[in-house]
Amino acid sequence: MSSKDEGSAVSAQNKGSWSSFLKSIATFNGDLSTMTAPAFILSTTSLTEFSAYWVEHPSVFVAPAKEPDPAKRALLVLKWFLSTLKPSYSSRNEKLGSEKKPLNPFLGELYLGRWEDEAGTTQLVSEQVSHHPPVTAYCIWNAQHGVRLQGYNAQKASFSRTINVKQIGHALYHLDGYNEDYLITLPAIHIEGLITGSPYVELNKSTYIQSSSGFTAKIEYAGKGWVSGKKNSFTAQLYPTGKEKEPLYTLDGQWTDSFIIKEGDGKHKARVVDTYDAKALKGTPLITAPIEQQDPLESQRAWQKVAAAIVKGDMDKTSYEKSIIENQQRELRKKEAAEGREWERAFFTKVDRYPIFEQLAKPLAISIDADKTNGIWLFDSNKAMNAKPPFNKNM
Ligand code: HC3
Repeated sequence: MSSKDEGSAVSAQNKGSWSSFLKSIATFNGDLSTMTAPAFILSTTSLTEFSAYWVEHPSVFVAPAKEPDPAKRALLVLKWFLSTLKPSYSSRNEKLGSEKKPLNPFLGELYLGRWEDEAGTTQLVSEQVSHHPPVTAYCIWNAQHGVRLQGYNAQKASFSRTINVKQIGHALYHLDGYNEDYLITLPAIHIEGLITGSPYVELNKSTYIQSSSGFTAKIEYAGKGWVSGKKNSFTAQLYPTGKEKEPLYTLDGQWTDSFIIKEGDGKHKARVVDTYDAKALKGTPLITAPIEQQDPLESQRAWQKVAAAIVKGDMDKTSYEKSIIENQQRELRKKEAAEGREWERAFFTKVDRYPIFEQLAKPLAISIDADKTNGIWLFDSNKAMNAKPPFNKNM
């Protein structure tokens, strides 16, 4: 692969390192954390922070809890899921001008916070539960509305024309009021814009949301050049499980822009039941503790010196500060091995079986792939209750 001058977002000074990077990714081994990117494309954000993208608007996250009709409730879960795509997969581009390489979290790294708004308090716990392979687990809950989301994910990358990333893992959305669960599968990603030096994420293939109340949502992703020709496009249908040909609702649009929800198959004069404009709603900011009050395991505190060096563009200092964290981690692992114990995860526990996953995975014919995520990870409310301050605030 070679970079073109025309339309390039890479400055003259960075051209050499960008073309070496493009050559190197053609042969990398699939573990994204081992990919060495040039300094100007390094992000100061750790992957543990990405779990916060699941909630941009707490009121959209909790909306299903107030809907008595099961089909409409499943539709609201689908609507919330679609609302998370823009923050998850395009917000960094909007903020930074391109997708950058996130910091690779260390084992036990935490990202904790809460959202406060008309939906009350919505809390976030994100923890790096495995380093080899890298796996991030999270739990997000709003006690007032009885809504909880938990899940974990790893990524497996491959190179064919561009970087393709398969997400391994899932999310489970739970509603206390109806004792209802929704299994959410995660989209496949590929990176566009590599040649021009302004990488951005595009989603491909399809994902599902399977509810315990008997509804399935199928979301199909497409980028530029497919039917609508618009980037970040999708179509989705919600149907009674097993009756794909009898959709109750059809949604289509762009996950970075707006989408429309129609009744039935959405064709002809189908009634529009709702619309969503991703650009119209202002997100509720996540509140995190000031860095000096954070625990040393919390992302922003742990990476603050690395982040400062990245911002300055000082590569030597970036490598130096990173190596301090890496060496500390190596020492910890050696000590644990010598003492015959494993690092104790603060909020999550490895389990052998996950019955609710198994039940909801059946109609989708998917399996849990525990070997690729170093186990099955569940939020452990006992650990959370007993966590030392400041971790147990408002638990
Ligand atoms: C592929 C990705 C890292 C993984 C990111 C994940 C899958 C993490 C879990 C979140 O819930 C969702 C999510 C969103 C974006 C994904 C990132 C986009 C780009 C990044 C690559 C490692 C960076 C590629 C580097 C470069 C230099 C080409 O930009």
